Amino acid sequence: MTHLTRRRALRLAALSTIAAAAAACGLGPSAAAPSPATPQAAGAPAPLPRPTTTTGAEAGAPPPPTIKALGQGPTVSITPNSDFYTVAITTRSNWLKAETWKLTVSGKVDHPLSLTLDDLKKLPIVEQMRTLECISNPVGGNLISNAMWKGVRLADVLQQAGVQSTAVEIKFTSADGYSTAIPLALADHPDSLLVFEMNGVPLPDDHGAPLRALFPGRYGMKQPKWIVTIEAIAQPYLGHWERQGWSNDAIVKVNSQVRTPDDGEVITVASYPVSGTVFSSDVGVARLEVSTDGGKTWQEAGLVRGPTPLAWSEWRYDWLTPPSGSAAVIARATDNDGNQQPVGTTRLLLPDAGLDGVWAAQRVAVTIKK
Ligand SMILES: Nc1nc2c(c(=O)[nH]1)N[C@H]1C(S)=C(S)[C@@H](COP(=O)(O)O)O[C@H]1N2
Ligand SMILES: [Mo]
Repeated sequence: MTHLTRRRALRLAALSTIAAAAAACGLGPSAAAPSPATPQAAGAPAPLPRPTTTTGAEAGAPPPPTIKALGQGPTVSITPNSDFYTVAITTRSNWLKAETWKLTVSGKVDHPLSLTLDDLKKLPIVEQMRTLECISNPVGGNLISNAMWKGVRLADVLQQAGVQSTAVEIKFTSADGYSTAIPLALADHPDSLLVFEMNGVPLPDDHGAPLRALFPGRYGMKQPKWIVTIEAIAQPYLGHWERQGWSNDAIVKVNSQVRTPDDGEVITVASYPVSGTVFSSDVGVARLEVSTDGGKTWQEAGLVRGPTPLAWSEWRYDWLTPPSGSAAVIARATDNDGNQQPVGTTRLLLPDAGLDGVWAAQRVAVTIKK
């Protein structure tokens, strides 16, 4: 019997998200760009390497130390730029040139600005690890990646421009016609960045070169790439996806991914490391629990936390002596506000097609053969 490979399953899941989103937007399923995840993103590879599955603990032995108990050292994984998921409303090839590009800062400001990349780099430089996730990422999907970013604070740029008291939002316009806007308070947040480097190299073309924004706690649709204009505006503005019904807050819902085991995997080892990633808004992740009996009982997984809640954490639970037969493995995350991923009964990686992010625990089916 064959079963889908993980990558193929994820691709199918991403494509079905697009179809569902098209329906939600009142567009036909063949519409070109109905969802914040376009088909070009759907084949992105899962970023995390699989851990070894040959631990072989004795039956009845005390649980091995969780990752959390190993002490200092372990850090969360960074997605290489070549594996980082990509989502865009158009297929671009006329990339911006950093040498001739200029950033316009205008609208309700005392001093309109036209800044080169070198001008921006004279401001205090900030380097942060940040996870990006698409609001259309399906349950267990791979439209989520993690990188180190370097840039400057948006607040420092806005201070140079002198935002007037009549401004309520900051609007971003991009070279591909994309736009979005955020409240003034978020623009002033010290974690709201304009970045020009990703994992130690100049921002790659497909990730927004020469300048993109990163805002804390929001899905990818609020992280504009290829920015050309930043405008202080006196009326609220709905951007490209927002005006089609997608969330205007786009705050990340606590979500987790099972990386091991694969759906349909046959387990033959005596101790199996169930593992994955977990991410939330800036409130942070409180805990990740694993059920290996379809949701009847739950055990807390060990966490390797990112440096801040703005980066994902990795989790692991060592499943000792799995009983022979079939089993359902479920991962369920809870954030520090008490929000918890609901546990459903459906198995696969299907989205729940919300316009404000998916909201369900991932369940994978496995067979244990001794
Ligand atoms: N200019 C522009 N910015 C954009 C988009 C876009 O289509 N155009 N897509 C947004 C969406 S929906 C997501 S999920 C992220 C993806 O960023 P990435 O391609 O670097 O992963 O970019 C966001 N910023
Ligand atoms: Mo997205």
